[in-house]
Amino acid sequence: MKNYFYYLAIVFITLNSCEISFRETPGKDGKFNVLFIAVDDLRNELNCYGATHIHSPNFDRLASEGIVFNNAYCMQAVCAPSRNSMMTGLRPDAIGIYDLYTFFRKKIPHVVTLPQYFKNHDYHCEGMGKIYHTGHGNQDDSLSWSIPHWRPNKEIARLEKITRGDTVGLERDFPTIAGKKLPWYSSRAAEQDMTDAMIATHAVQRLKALKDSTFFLAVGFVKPHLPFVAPEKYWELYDPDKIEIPSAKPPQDMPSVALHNFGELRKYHDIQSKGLLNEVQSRNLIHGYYACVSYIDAQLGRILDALKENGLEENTIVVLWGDHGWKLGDYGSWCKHTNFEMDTRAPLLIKVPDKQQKGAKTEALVEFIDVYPTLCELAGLPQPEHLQGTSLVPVIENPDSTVKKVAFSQYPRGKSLGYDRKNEIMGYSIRTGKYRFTRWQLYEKPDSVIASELYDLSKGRIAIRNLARDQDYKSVVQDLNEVMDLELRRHKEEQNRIYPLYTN
Ligand SMILES: [Ca+2]
Repeated sequence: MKNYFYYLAIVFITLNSCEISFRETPGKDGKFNVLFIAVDDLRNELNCYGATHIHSPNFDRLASEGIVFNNAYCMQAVCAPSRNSMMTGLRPDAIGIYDLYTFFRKKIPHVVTLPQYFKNHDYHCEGMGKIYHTGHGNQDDSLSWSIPHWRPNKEIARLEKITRGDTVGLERDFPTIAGKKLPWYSSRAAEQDMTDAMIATHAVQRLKALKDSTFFLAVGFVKPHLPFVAPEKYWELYDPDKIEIPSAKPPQDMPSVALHNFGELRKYHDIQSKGLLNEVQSRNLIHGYYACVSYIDAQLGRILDALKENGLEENTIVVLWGDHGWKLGDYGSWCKHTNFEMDTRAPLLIKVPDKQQKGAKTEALVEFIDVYPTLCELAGLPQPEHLQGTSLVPVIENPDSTVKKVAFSQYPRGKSLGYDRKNEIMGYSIRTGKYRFTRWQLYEKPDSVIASELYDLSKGRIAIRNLARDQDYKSVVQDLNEVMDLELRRHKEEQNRIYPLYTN
Protein backbone atom coordinates (compact mmCIF):
# COMPACT_ATOMS: atom_id res chain seq x y z
CA MET A 1 0.00 0.00 0.00
CA LYS A 2 2.89 2.30 0.81
CA ASN A 3 4.02 2.06 -2.79
CA TYR A 4 0.60 3.05 -3.95
CA PHE A 5 0.67 6.37 -2.09
CA TYR A 6 4.25 6.98 -3.11
CA TYR A 7 3.11 6.41 -6.67
CA LEU A 8 0.23 8.87 -6.30
CA ALA A 9 2.63 11.49 -4.98
CA ILE A 10 4.89 11.02 -8.00
CA VAL A 11 1.92 11.31 -10.33
CA PHE A 12 0.88 14.53 -8.64
CA ILE A 13 4.36 16.03 -9.00
CA THR A 14 4.65 14.85 -12.61
CA LEU A 15 1.28 16.32 -13.51
CA ASN A 16 2.16 19.71 -12.10
CA SER A 17 5.55 19.87 -13.75
CA CYS A 18 4.24 18.94 -17.20
CA GLU A 19 1.28 21.27 -17.27
CA ILE A 20 2.92 24.35 -18.70
CA SER A 21 4.65 23.25 -21.87
CA PHE A 22 1.54 22.69 -24.00
CA ARG A 23 0.08 26.04 -23.11
CA GLU A 24 3.10 27.84 -24.46
CA THR A 25 2.69 26.53 -27.98
CA PRO A 26 -0.89 26.68 -29.20
CA GLY A 27 -1.91 26.25 -32.85
CA LYS A 28 -1.56 28.85 -35.53
CA ASP A 29 -4.54 31.03 -34.48
CA GLY A 30 -3.64 30.83 -30.83
CA LYS A 31 -5.85 27.80 -30.21
CA PHE A 32 -5.94 24.20 -31.28
CA ASN A 33 -9.04 22.85 -32.97
CA VAL A 34 -10.30 19.49 -31.79
CA LEU A 35 -11.44 16.70 -34.07
CA PHE A 36 -13.11 14.12 -31.86
CA ILE A 37 -13.93 10.85 -33.60
CA ALA A 38 -16.00 8.10 -31.98
CA VAL A 39 -16.30 4.64 -33.50
CA ASP A 40 -19.07 2.39 -32.21
CA ASP A 41 -18.09 -1.06 -30.86
CA LEU A 42 -14.53 -0.86 -32.18
CA ARG A 43 -12.20 -3.54 -30.81
CA ASN A 44 -8.47 -3.05 -30.56
CA GLU A 45 -8.17 -5.44 -33.49
CA LEU A 46 -6.45 -2.91 -35.76
CA ASN A 47 -3.16 -3.09 -37.54
CA CYS A 48 -1.75 -0.31 -35.34
CA TYR A 49 -2.57 -2.49 -32.31
CA GLY A 50 -0.61 -5.40 -33.76
CA ALA A 51 -3.44 -7.14 -35.66
CA THR A 52 -1.58 -7.35 -38.95
CA HIS A 53 -4.41 -9.28 -40.64
CA ILE A 54 -6.63 -6.18 -40.47
CA HIS A 55 -6.67 -3.71 -43.33
CA SER A 56 -6.75 -0.42 -41.42
CA PRO A 57 -4.35 1.94 -43.26
CA ASN A 58 -6.04 5.11 -42.02
CA PHE A 59 -6.27 4.12 -38.38
CA ASP A 60 -2.59 3.24 -38.76
CA ARG A 61 -1.87 6.57 -40.44
CA LEU A 62 -3.41 8.45 -37.52
CA ALA A 63 -1.51 6.18 -35.12
CA SER A 64 1.75 6.91 -36.94
CA GLU A 65 1.18 10.65 -36.48
CA GLY A 66 0.16 10.45 -32.83
CA ILE A 67 0.22 8.16 -29.83
CA VAL A 68 -1.42 4.76 -29.45
CA PHE A 69 -2.79 4.02 -25.99
CA ASN A 70 -2.41 0.28 -25.63
CA ASN A 71 -4.19 0.02 -22.29
CA ALA A 72 -7.17 2.38 -22.49
CA TYR A 73 -10.35 1.22 -20.78
CA CYS A 74 -13.94 2.38 -20.96
CA MET A 75 -15.85 2.96 -17.76
CA GLN A 76 -18.70 0.57 -18.58
CA ALA A 77 -18.72 -1.68 -21.64
CA VAL A 78 -21.94 -0.61 -23.31
CA CYS A 79 -22.78 2.41 -25.48
CA ALA A 80 -24.69 4.91 -23.35
CA PRO A 81 -22.84 4.63 -20.00
CA SER A 82 -19.47 4.56 -21.74
CA ARG A 83 -20.30 7.65 -23.77
CA ASN A 84 -21.90 9.44 -20.81
CA SER A 85 -18.61 9.02 -18.93
CA MET A 86 -16.44 10.09 -21.86
CA MET A 87 -18.58 13.18 -22.48
CA THR A 88 -19.03 14.29 -18.85
CA GLY A 89 -15.72 13.19 -17.34
CA LEU A 90 -17.66 11.35 -14.60
CA ARG A 91 -17.68 7.70 -13.58
CA PRO A 92 -20.97 5.79 -14.05
CA ASP A 93 -21.48 5.74 -10.25
CA ALA A 94 -21.24 9.54 -10.16
CA ILE A 95 -23.75 9.82 -13.00
CA GLY A 96 -26.04 7.14 -11.55
CA ILE A 97 -27.03 5.69 -14.93
CA TYR A 98 -26.08 2.18 -16.06
CA ASP A 99 -28.67 1.67 -18.79
CA LEU A 100 -29.28 2.79 -22.37
CA TYR A 101 -32.61 4.47 -21.70
CA THR A 102 -31.94 7.35 -19.36
CA PHE A 103 -30.88 10.73 -20.74
CA PHE A 104 -28.01 11.85 -18.54
CA ARG A 105 -29.53 15.30 -17.86
CA LYS A 106 -32.39 13.61 -16.03
CA LYS A 107 -29.90 12.61 -13.35
CA ILE A 108 -27.23 15.28 -13.64
CA PRO A 109 -28.97 18.28 -15.22
CA HIS A 110 -26.22 20.87 -14.84
CA VAL A 111 -23.15 18.93 -15.83
CA VAL A 112 -20.93 20.75 -18.32
CA THR A 113 -20.06 18.25 -21.03
CA LEU A 114 -16.77 18.19 -22.90
CA PRO A 115 -18.04 19.97 -26.05
CA GLN A 116 -20.17 22.29 -23.95
CA TYR A 117 -17.09 23.32 -22.01
CA PHE A 118 -15.27 24.11 -25.23
CA LYS A 119 -18.36 25.95 -26.46
CA ASN A 120 -18.28 28.03 -23.25
CA HIS A 121 -14.69 28.90 -24.18
CA ASP A 122 -15.63 30.32 -27.58
CA TYR A 123 -15.16 27.18 -29.61
CA HIS A 124 -17.65 26.42 -32.35
CA CYS A 125 -18.94 22.94 -31.42
CA GLU A 126 -20.64 20.62 -33.82
CA GLY A 127 -21.63 16.99 -33.51
CA MET A 128 -22.61 14.52 -36.21
CA GLY A 129 -23.46 10.82 -36.26
CA LYS A 130 -23.33 8.85 -33.00
CA ILE A 131 -21.69 10.78 -30.19
CA TYR A 132 -24.17 10.42 -27.35
CA HIS A 133 -26.20 7.26 -27.30
CA THR A 134 -29.65 8.26 -28.52
CA GLY A 135 -32.66 6.07 -29.16
CA HIS A 136 -34.12 3.69 -26.55
CA GLY A 137 -35.93 6.81 -25.29
CA ASN A 138 -32.60 8.57 -24.79
CA GLN A 139 -32.17 11.94 -26.47
CA ASP A 140 -29.41 14.14 -27.79
CA ASP A 141 -28.00 16.96 -25.70
CA SER A 142 -28.64 20.34 -27.29
CA LEU A 143 -26.54 22.15 -24.64
CA SER A 144 -23.40 20.45 -25.97
CA TRP A 145 -23.47 21.97 -29.43
CA SER A 146 -23.35 25.39 -31.08
CA ILE A 147 -25.78 24.22 -33.76
CA PRO A 148 -28.22 21.26 -33.72
CA HIS A 149 -26.59 17.83 -33.85
CA TRP A 150 -26.56 16.39 -37.39
CA ARG A 151 -27.75 12.96 -38.44
CA PRO A 152 -28.13 11.66 -42.01
CA ASN A 153 -31.87 10.96 -41.56
CA LYS A 154 -32.97 13.05 -44.54
CA GLU A 155 -30.39 11.49 -46.84
CA ILE A 156 -31.37 7.99 -45.72
CA ALA A 157 -35.09 8.68 -46.18
CA ARG A 158 -34.46 9.59 -49.82
CA LEU A 159 -32.95 6.18 -50.63
CA GLU A 160 -34.94 3.57 -52.44
CA LYS A 161 -35.88 0.43 -50.52
CA ILE A 162 -34.94 -2.72 -52.42
CA THR A 163 -36.83 -6.01 -52.01
CA ARG A 164 -35.59 -9.34 -53.27
CA GLY A 165 -37.51 -12.45 -52.30
CA ASP A 166 -38.14 -12.18 -48.58
CA THR A 167 -35.24 -9.80 -47.98
CA VAL A 168 -35.91 -6.06 -47.86
CA GLY A 169 -33.75 -2.97 -47.68
CA LEU A 170 -31.05 -5.10 -49.25
CA GLU A 171 -28.54 -2.55 -50.31
CA ARG A 172 -28.82 -0.46 -47.18
CA ASP A 173 -27.44 -0.61 -43.70
CA PHE A 174 -30.19 -2.81 -42.28
CA PRO A 175 -31.44 -5.56 -44.61
CA THR A 176 -34.17 -7.69 -43.00
CA ILE A 177 -35.86 -11.05 -43.49
CA ALA A 178 -39.36 -11.33 -42.03
CA GLY A 179 -38.76 -8.21 -39.97
CA LYS A 180 -35.51 -9.48 -38.43
CA LYS A 181 -32.25 -7.77 -39.32
CA LEU A 182 -29.53 -9.85 -40.94
CA PRO A 183 -26.50 -10.05 -38.63
CA TRP A 184 -24.08 -9.73 -41.58
CA TYR A 185 -24.42 -8.74 -45.21
CA SER A 186 -22.07 -7.93 -48.09
CA SER A 187 -23.77 -4.95 -49.71
CA ARG A 188 -23.67 -3.80 -53.30
CA ALA A 189 -24.99 -0.38 -52.33
CA ALA A 190 -23.16 2.64 -53.62
CA GLU A 191 -20.81 3.45 -50.77
CA GLN A 192 -22.06 7.03 -50.53
CA ASP A 193 -25.51 5.67 -49.69
CA MET A 194 -24.29 3.97 -46.51
CA THR A 195 -24.83 5.82 -43.23
CA ASP A 196 -21.21 6.19 -42.19
CA ALA A 197 -20.16 7.39 -45.63
CA MET A 198 -22.85 10.08 -45.34
CA ILE A 199 -21.49 11.06 -41.92
CA ALA A 200 -17.96 11.28 -43.36
CA THR A 201 -19.21 13.36 -46.31
CA HIS A 202 -20.83 15.78 -43.91
CA ALA A 203 -17.68 15.93 -41.78
CA VAL A 204 -15.57 16.71 -44.84
CA GLN A 205 -17.95 19.53 -45.81
CA ARG A 206 -17.94 20.96 -42.31
CA LEU A 207 -14.14 20.90 -42.02
CA LYS A 208 -13.97 22.97 -45.18
CA ALA A 209 -16.63 25.39 -43.93
CA LEU A 210 -15.00 25.75 -40.50
CA LYS A 211 -11.38 25.95 -41.54
CA ASP A 212 -11.06 29.60 -40.49
CA SER A 213 -12.81 29.23 -37.14
CA THR A 214 -11.80 27.54 -33.91
CA PHE A 215 -13.83 24.37 -33.69
CA PHE A 216 -14.56 21.24 -31.73
CA LEU A 217 -15.91 18.83 -34.30
CA ALA A 218 -17.32 15.52 -33.04
CA VAL A 219 -17.83 12.81 -35.64
CA GLY A 220 -19.45 9.54 -34.57
CA PHE A 221 -19.41 6.46 -36.79
CA VAL A 222 -22.03 3.77 -36.18
CA LYS A 223 -20.15 0.77 -37.55
CA PRO A 224 -18.67 -1.71 -36.74
CA HIS A 225 -21.75 -2.03 -34.50
CA LEU A 226 -24.10 -4.86 -35.50
CA PRO A 227 -25.40 -5.62 -38.06
CA PHE A 228 -22.15 -6.18 -39.93
CA VAL A 229 -23.21 -4.65 -43.23
CA ALA A 230 -20.46 -3.21 -45.40
CA PRO A 231 -19.93 -2.69 -49.14
CA GLU A 232 -18.66 -5.90 -50.71
CA LYS A 233 -15.26 -4.46 -51.63
CA TYR A 234 -14.40 -4.41 -47.93
CA TRP A 235 -15.50 -8.04 -47.54
CA GLU A 236 -13.16 -8.91 -50.39
CA LEU A 237 -10.18 -7.65 -48.41
CA TYR A 238 -10.37 -10.81 -46.29
CA ASP A 239 -10.16 -14.50 -47.16
CA PRO A 240 -12.79 -16.21 -44.98
CA ASP A 241 -10.76 -19.43 -44.94
CA LYS A 242 -7.91 -17.63 -43.23
CA ILE A 243 -10.07 -16.15 -40.49
CA GLU A 244 -9.16 -17.54 -37.11
CA ILE A 245 -12.07 -18.36 -34.83
CA PRO A 246 -11.09 -17.94 -31.18
CA SER A 247 -11.36 -20.76 -28.67
CA ALA A 248 -14.91 -21.02 -27.31
CA LYS A 249 -13.58 -22.04 -23.91
CA PRO A 250 -14.47 -19.69 -21.05
CA PRO A 251 -11.85 -19.25 -18.32
CA GLN A 252 -11.57 -22.16 -15.93
CA ASP A 253 -13.41 -21.55 -12.61
CA MET A 254 -15.13 -18.47 -14.01
CA PRO A 255 -18.30 -17.53 -12.08
CA SER A 256 -21.41 -17.56 -14.29
CA VAL A 257 -22.15 -13.89 -13.53
CA ALA A 258 -19.09 -12.92 -15.58
CA LEU A 259 -20.50 -13.81 -19.00
CA HIS A 260 -23.96 -13.53 -20.54
CA ASN A 261 -26.14 -15.02 -23.29
CA PHE A 262 -25.31 -12.20 -25.75
CA GLY A 263 -28.96 -11.26 -26.19
CA GLU A 264 -28.03 -8.37 -28.45
CA LEU A 265 -26.93 -10.78 -31.20
CA ARG A 266 -29.71 -13.32 -30.54
CA LYS A 267 -32.26 -10.84 -31.87
CA TYR A 268 -30.87 -11.11 -35.39
CA HIS A 269 -32.10 -13.34 -38.20
CA ASP A 270 -31.15 -17.01 -37.94
CA ILE A 271 -29.25 -16.69 -34.66
CA GLN A 272 -30.50 -19.32 -32.23
CA SER A 273 -31.74 -18.22 -28.80
CA LYS A 274 -29.26 -20.33 -26.81
CA GLY A 275 -25.92 -22.08 -27.08
CA LEU A 276 -22.73 -21.57 -29.01
CA LEU A 277 -22.72 -20.31 -32.60
CA ASN A 278 -21.53 -22.74 -35.22
CA GLU A 279 -18.42 -22.30 -37.35
CA VAL A 280 -20.23 -20.85 -40.38
CA GLN A 281 -21.97 -18.24 -38.25
CA SER A 282 -18.75 -17.40 -36.42
CA ARG A 283 -16.74 -17.08 -39.62
CA ASN A 284 -19.34 -14.86 -41.27
CA LEU A 285 -19.66 -12.63 -38.22
CA ILE A 286 -15.92 -12.17 -37.87
CA HIS A 287 -15.58 -11.57 -41.62
CA GLY A 288 -18.40 -9.02 -41.49
CA TYR A 289 -16.86 -7.27 -38.50
CA TYR A 290 -13.51 -6.99 -40.29
CA ALA A 291 -15.25 -5.65 -43.41
CA CYS A 292 -17.02 -3.00 -41.31
CA VAL A 293 -13.75 -1.96 -39.67
CA SER A 294 -12.13 -1.48 -43.09
CA TYR A 295 -15.20 0.39 -44.35
CA ILE A 296 -14.92 2.79 -41.39
CA ASP A 297 -11.19 3.02 -41.97
CA ALA A 298 -11.92 4.34 -45.48
CA GLN A 299 -14.29 6.98 -44.06
CA LEU A 300 -11.66 8.00 -41.53
CA GLY A 301 -9.22 8.38 -44.43
CA ARG A 302 -11.56 10.84 -46.13
CA ILE A 303 -11.69 12.95 -42.98
CA LEU A 304 -7.92 12.88 -42.47
CA ASP A 305 -7.50 13.91 -46.13
CA ALA A 306 -9.89 16.82 -45.57
CA LEU A 307 -7.81 17.97 -42.59
CA LYS A 308 -4.78 18.10 -44.82
CA GLU A 309 -6.51 19.69 -47.81
CA ASN A 310 -7.87 22.48 -45.64
CA GLY A 311 -4.54 23.22 -43.98
CA LEU A 312 -5.80 22.03 -40.60
CA GLU A 313 -3.25 19.34 -39.82
CA GLU A 314 -0.93 21.63 -37.90
CA ASN A 315 -3.49 23.21 -35.59
CA THR A 316 -5.95 20.38 -34.96
CA ILE A 317 -5.78 17.83 -32.17
CA VAL A 318 -7.29 14.53 -33.28
CA VAL A 319 -8.74 12.08 -30.77
CA LEU A 320 -10.15 8.76 -31.92
CA TRP A 321 -11.81 6.31 -29.56
CA GLY A 322 -14.01 3.23 -29.65
CA ASP A 323 -16.75 3.33 -27.00
CA HIS A 324 -15.85 -0.19 -25.73
CA GLY A 325 -14.48 -3.49 -26.98
CA TRP A 326 -16.32 -6.52 -28.30
CA LYS A 327 -16.09 -10.25 -27.90
CA LEU A 328 -15.86 -11.66 -31.41
CA GLY A 329 -16.31 -15.30 -30.43
CA ASP A 330 -13.85 -15.01 -27.54
CA TYR A 331 -14.83 -17.52 -24.80
CA GLY A 332 -17.60 -18.65 -27.18
CA SER A 333 -19.27 -15.32 -26.48
CA TRP A 334 -20.19 -12.26 -28.51
CA CYS A 335 -20.94 -8.56 -28.05
CA LYS A 336 -19.98 -6.42 -25.03
CA HIS A 337 -21.68 -6.13 -21.60
CA THR A 338 -19.00 -7.71 -19.41
CA ASN A 339 -16.00 -6.73 -17.32
CA PHE A 340 -13.63 -8.82 -19.41
CA GLU A 341 -10.62 -7.32 -21.09
CA MET A 342 -12.15 -7.87 -24.54
CA ASP A 343 -15.07 -5.60 -23.61
CA THR A 344 -13.55 -2.96 -21.35
CA ARG A 345 -10.47 -2.29 -23.47
CA ALA A 346 -10.94 -0.03 -26.47
CA PRO A 347 -8.81 1.92 -28.94
CA LEU A 348 -7.62 5.41 -28.07
CA LEU A 349 -5.42 7.39 -30.44
CA ILE A 350 -4.41 11.01 -29.83
CA LYS A 351 -2.53 13.23 -32.23
CA VAL A 352 -1.20 16.57 -31.04
CA PRO A 353 0.55 18.52 -33.81
CA ASP A 354 4.27 18.99 -33.24
CA LYS A 355 4.12 18.09 -29.60
CA GLN A 356 4.81 14.41 -29.44
CA GLN A 357 6.87 11.57 -30.69
CA LYS A 358 5.14 10.43 -33.88
CA GLY A 359 3.93 6.84 -33.85
CA ALA A 360 4.56 6.43 -30.13
CA LYS A 361 2.91 3.66 -28.18
CA THR A 362 2.27 3.67 -24.49
CA GLU A 363 1.46 0.92 -22.02
CA ALA A 364 0.16 3.44 -19.46
CA LEU A 365 -3.17 2.47 -17.90
CA VAL A 366 -5.80 4.93 -19.02
CA GLU A 367 -9.49 5.43 -18.25
CA PHE A 368 -11.83 7.10 -20.70
CA ILE A 369 -12.71 9.77 -18.13
CA ASP A 370 -9.11 10.96 -18.63
CA VAL A 371 -9.83 12.27 -22.13
CA TYR A 372 -11.85 15.31 -20.97
CA PRO A 373 -9.07 16.75 -18.74
CA THR A 374 -6.47 15.86 -21.38
CA LEU A 375 -8.22 17.90 -24.05
CA CYS A 376 -8.70 20.81 -21.66
CA GLU A 377 -4.98 20.87 -20.89
CA LEU A 378 -3.95 20.49 -24.53
CA ALA A 379 -6.23 23.39 -25.45
CA GLY A 380 -4.87 25.50 -22.60
CA LEU A 381 -8.23 25.66 -20.82
CA PRO A 382 -8.57 25.50 -17.03
CA GLN A 383 -9.80 22.16 -15.65
CA PRO A 384 -13.48 22.14 -14.68
CA GLU A 385 -13.90 21.24 -11.01
CA HIS A 386 -16.25 18.31 -11.51
CA LEU A 387 -13.86 16.05 -13.44
CA GLN A 388 -12.87 12.62 -12.07
CA GLY A 389 -10.18 11.79 -14.62
CA THR A 390 -6.51 12.69 -14.89
CA SER A 391 -4.89 14.53 -17.78
CA LEU A 392 -2.83 12.26 -20.03
CA VAL A 393 -0.53 15.05 -21.17
CA PRO A 394 2.41 13.58 -19.20
CA VAL A 395 1.97 10.33 -21.15
CA ILE A 396 1.64 12.17 -24.46
CA GLU A 397 4.92 13.95 -23.70
CA ASN A 398 6.62 10.83 -22.40
CA PRO A 399 4.98 7.53 -23.42
CA ASP A 400 6.97 5.67 -20.75
CA SER A 401 5.31 7.61 -17.96
CA THR A 402 2.10 6.65 -16.17
CA VAL A 403 -0.65 8.63 -14.46
CA LYS A 404 -2.51 5.91 -12.56
CA LYS A 405 -1.93 2.53 -11.02
CA VAL A 406 -5.21 0.95 -12.00
CA ALA A 407 -7.93 1.41 -14.61
CA PHE A 408 -11.45 0.95 -13.28
CA SER A 409 -14.49 -0.38 -15.10
CA GLN A 410 -17.85 -1.59 -13.90
CA TYR A 411 -20.81 -3.55 -15.18
CA PRO A 412 -24.12 -4.28 -13.48
CA ARG A 413 -26.09 -7.50 -13.53
CA GLY A 414 -29.80 -7.50 -12.79
CA LYS A 415 -32.73 -5.75 -14.38
CA SER A 416 -31.30 -2.31 -15.02
CA LEU A 417 -30.48 -0.87 -11.63
CA GLY A 418 -33.91 0.75 -11.61
CA TYR A 419 -36.10 1.56 -8.61
CA ASP A 420 -35.64 -1.66 -6.67
CA ARG A 421 -31.94 -2.08 -6.29
CA LYS A 422 -31.75 -4.48 -3.42
CA ASN A 423 -31.10 -7.52 -5.58
CA GLU A 424 -29.00 -5.78 -8.16
CA ILE A 425 -25.39 -6.75 -8.56
CA MET A 426 -22.54 -4.43 -9.53
CA GLY A 427 -19.33 -5.87 -10.88
CA TYR A 428 -16.30 -3.66 -10.31
CA SER A 429 -13.16 -4.47 -12.19
CA ILE A 430 -9.63 -3.13 -11.95
CA ARG A 431 -6.83 -3.60 -14.41
CA THR A 432 -3.28 -3.43 -13.13
CA GLY A 433 -0.20 -3.89 -15.29
CA LYS A 434 -0.43 -7.64 -14.74
CA TYR A 435 -3.86 -8.62 -13.49
CA ARG A 436 -7.55 -8.08 -14.00
CA PHE A 437 -9.42 -8.33 -10.72
CA THR A 438 -13.24 -8.24 -10.72
CA ARG A 439 -15.59 -8.28 -7.76
CA TRP A 440 -19.32 -8.81 -8.09
CA GLN A 441 -21.21 -7.45 -5.10
CA LEU A 442 -24.72 -6.38 -4.10
CA TYR A 443 -25.18 -2.80 -5.18
CA GLU A 444 -26.84 -1.69 -1.95
CA LYS A 445 -24.75 -3.96 0.29
CA PRO A 446 -21.19 -3.78 -1.02
CA ASP A 447 -19.97 -6.18 1.67
CA SER A 448 -22.03 -8.98 0.14
CA VAL A 449 -19.61 -10.27 -2.46
CA ILE A 450 -21.21 -12.72 -4.92
CA ALA A 451 -18.03 -13.72 -6.77
CA SER A 452 -14.46 -12.63 -7.45
CA GLU A 453 -12.25 -13.14 -10.47
CA LEU A 454 -8.51 -12.81 -10.80
CA TYR A 455 -6.82 -13.29 -14.14
CA ASP A 456 -3.13 -13.07 -14.87
CA LEU A 457 -2.94 -11.23 -18.20
CA SER A 458 0.81 -10.82 -18.28
CA LYS A 459 1.16 -13.34 -21.12
CA GLY A 460 -1.91 -12.40 -23.15
CA ARG A 461 -5.26 -10.71 -22.86
CA ILE A 462 -7.36 -13.87 -22.94
CA ALA A 463 -8.27 -14.98 -19.42
CA ILE A 464 -7.33 -18.64 -18.95
CA ARG A 465 -8.09 -19.44 -15.34
CA ASN A 466 -9.76 -17.63 -12.48
CA LEU A 467 -7.14 -17.53 -9.73
CA ALA A 468 -9.31 -15.81 -7.10
CA ARG A 469 -9.60 -18.98 -4.99
CA ASP A 470 -6.10 -20.26 -5.62
CA GLN A 471 -4.15 -20.31 -2.36
CA ASP A 472 -0.98 -19.24 -4.19
CA TYR A 473 -2.68 -15.96 -5.08
CA LYS A 474 -4.24 -15.27 -1.70
CA SER A 475 -2.05 -12.25 -1.00
CA VAL A 476 -2.56 -10.87 -4.51
CA VAL A 477 -6.32 -11.10 -4.04
CA GLN A 478 -6.04 -9.46 -0.64
CA ASP A 479 -3.94 -6.60 -2.03
CA LEU A 480 -6.27 -6.04 -4.96
CA ASN A 481 -9.30 -6.12 -2.71
CA GLU A 482 -7.62 -3.39 -0.67
CA VAL A 483 -6.81 -1.35 -3.76
CA MET A 484 -10.39 -1.70 -4.94
CA ASP A 485 -11.79 -0.68 -1.54
CA LEU A 486 -9.48 2.32 -1.43
CA GLU A 487 -10.38 3.37 -4.94
CA LEU A 488 -14.11 2.94 -4.36
CA ARG A 489 -13.87 5.00 -1.19
CA ARG A 490 -11.91 7.67 -3.02
CA HIS A 491 -14.49 7.73 -5.83
CA LYS A 492 -17.30 8.06 -3.30
CA GLU A 493 -15.61 10.95 -1.46
CA GLU A 494 -14.87 12.66 -4.75
CA GLN A 495 -18.45 12.12 -5.84
CA ASN A 496 -19.83 13.62 -2.62
CA ARG A 497 -17.61 16.66 -3.13
CA ILE A 498 -18.45 17.27 -6.78
CA TYR A 499 -22.10 16.19 -6.82
CA PRO A 500 -23.46 19.70 -6.08
CA LEU A 501 -21.49 21.07 -9.04
CA TYR A 502 -23.60 19.27 -11.61
CA THR A 503 -26.92 18.68 -9.90
CA ASN A 504 -27.85 21.98 -8.25
CA1 LIG B 1 -21.12 0.88 -28.58
